Amino acid sequence: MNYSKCRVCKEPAIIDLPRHNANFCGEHFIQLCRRQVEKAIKDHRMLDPKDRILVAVSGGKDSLAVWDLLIELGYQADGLYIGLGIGDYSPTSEGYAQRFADQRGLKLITVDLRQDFGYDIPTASRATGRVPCSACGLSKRHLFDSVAMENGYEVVVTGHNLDDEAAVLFGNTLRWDIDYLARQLPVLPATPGFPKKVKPLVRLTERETAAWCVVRGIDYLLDECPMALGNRHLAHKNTLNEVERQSPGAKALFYLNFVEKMAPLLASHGQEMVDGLGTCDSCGRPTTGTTCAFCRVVATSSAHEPVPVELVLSKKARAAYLSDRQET
Ligand code: Q46
Ligand code: ZN
Ligand code: ZN
Repeated sequence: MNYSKCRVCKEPAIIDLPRHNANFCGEHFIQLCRRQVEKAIKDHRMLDPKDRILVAVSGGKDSLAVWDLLIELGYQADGLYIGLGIGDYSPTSEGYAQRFADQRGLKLITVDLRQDFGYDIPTASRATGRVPCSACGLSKRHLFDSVAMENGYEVVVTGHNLDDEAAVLFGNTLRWDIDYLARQLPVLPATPGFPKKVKPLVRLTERETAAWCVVRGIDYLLDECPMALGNRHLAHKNTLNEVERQSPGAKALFYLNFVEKMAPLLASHGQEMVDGLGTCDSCGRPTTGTTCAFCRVVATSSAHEPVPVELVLSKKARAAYLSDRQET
């Protein structure tokens, strides 16, 4: 692929970036990504060089790119992989995460929902009546927090990119969901019992993190989680991609201006939400009730017979999942 010349060195470009109105060679594209991540870290005071950082790693492009970037920038960052028990997607994704860590001599902590807690996401979805992504999000959030706190990590890093954040913002705005809007920030400060949470890739698009991995020779899992197909998040991403195609840069303005101009107005609202927490009688983590939502999911799901992933996919997602498996 030749996108004419790099804006910086005039050598052949490997990528065109309409929102920057420019093309870049591999070397200068890498420099641009590094600068964008450094800017996000600095502007939002995300990380300190002394921090012990835990990166939530899924084996996909974003989490491996953010881990790679942080190591390259000189931070101390270990990985956390959570085995969700989603058909063959989970063991495959774990393989990518483990190989990335092994090849670079990095530490990867692994938690497996089935082995460690007696359930998996398809079973939790069926047993609790939650949609799979809700059972999954709740489990992951609890484990990111608890593993970080138990192992002395000050910060949890996730690989959410600009497309992810803009799509979530779009969904929250369509509903004017103030509780979620108030918490949709690139940094959530540490509070009693919770680590700081940061998203250093908020200035990079999905296409840019994929290109980072290609240029850096990072082998990542291309497949999306089978549960993602047909969900609202993906639909919002497609809508915003269409807006971006018509007006390059619109996605970044939508999200980054929200963070700069709107989020400060909602700050006090976010604070109200973390006040008044008690302690879970089962795991000891902070909760608003007597038993936290995670422990309730564990109790209900671990008592349920295992449910195969096909049974909890939407009709469309199941057809795609089964046809993928027939082809391979
Ligand atoms: S992993 Fe989990 Fe995602 Fe799969 S079940 Fe949904 S939330 S789509 S990031
Ligand atoms: Zn160049
Ligand atoms: Zn609990």
